[in-house]
Amino acid sequence: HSSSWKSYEDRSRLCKNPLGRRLFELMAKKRSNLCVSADLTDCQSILKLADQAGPHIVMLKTHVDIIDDFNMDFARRLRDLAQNHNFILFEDRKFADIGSTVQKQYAGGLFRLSEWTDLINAHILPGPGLIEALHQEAMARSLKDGQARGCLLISHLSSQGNLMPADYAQEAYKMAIKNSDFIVGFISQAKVSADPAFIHMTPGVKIGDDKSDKLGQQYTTPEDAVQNKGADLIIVGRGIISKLDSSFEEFEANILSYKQRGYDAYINLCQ
Ligand code: 5FU
Repeated sequence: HSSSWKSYEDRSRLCKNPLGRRLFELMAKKRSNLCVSADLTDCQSILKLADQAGPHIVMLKTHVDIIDDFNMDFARRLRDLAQNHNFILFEDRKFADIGSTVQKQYAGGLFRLSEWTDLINAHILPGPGLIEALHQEAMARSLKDGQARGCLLISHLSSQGNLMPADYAQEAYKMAIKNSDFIVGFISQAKVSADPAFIHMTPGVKIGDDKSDKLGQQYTTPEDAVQNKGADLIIVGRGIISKLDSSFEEFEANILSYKQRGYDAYINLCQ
């Protein structure tokens, strides 16, 4: 299989949408396929994490609805950090309603996600109207600020006993090719497609002995995610944020080991 694995640089040229291209370029340039999941509940901690992790990551993932003191000034400061350190902002919103509703959820409310995030994700269960609705809002915003926006489709979940049907991934791929100017790839636990233009991003990654948490999360190593689960990029939450209150050196050594092990696993496949 190894000769068919393309470098991130080569894959950036095959992308049909500008955000996918930018992401693959970033991965090649920063020699990183690491996304940190900023699952913290106050703005200050997330900004600290973004600043400390910034040099080592290509993406920072948020769940804005768990933040106690969210405000648009925080969003602006996070955007500034994303620009300074050159990483992508991904809100793990998992849209899952009719088109008309998700369009309002993306654009408005307290969070105004379309204004300041680069990347969002969606379930495919509601059908193509949801993708069309999100795409319209993303295009309207991009016309205003010139920034590329994209969306990932959820093809698998990492949680134990989840009810995602086995053929779901194939359906996600069909929707992705029909919308390849907006859909960047998948949140997955297995390769959805061999098409190198789409990225596979995999959560449930942790170094150490924990194979699960107490609420159904299932963990694997960076190497297993990349070599056996088709990950092009690994998403790490507690494995990294648990060190935010440790010394800078300890935080740094830990995040570097995720960065190195994830990236090396991919590079080894390309050789
Ligand atoms: F789509 C998914 C999934 O299948 N599993 C996940 O764990 C998303 N996630 C998210 O990744 C989850 O909501 C957390 O934000 C993050 C994993 O965090 P952890 O601390 O590394 O378990």
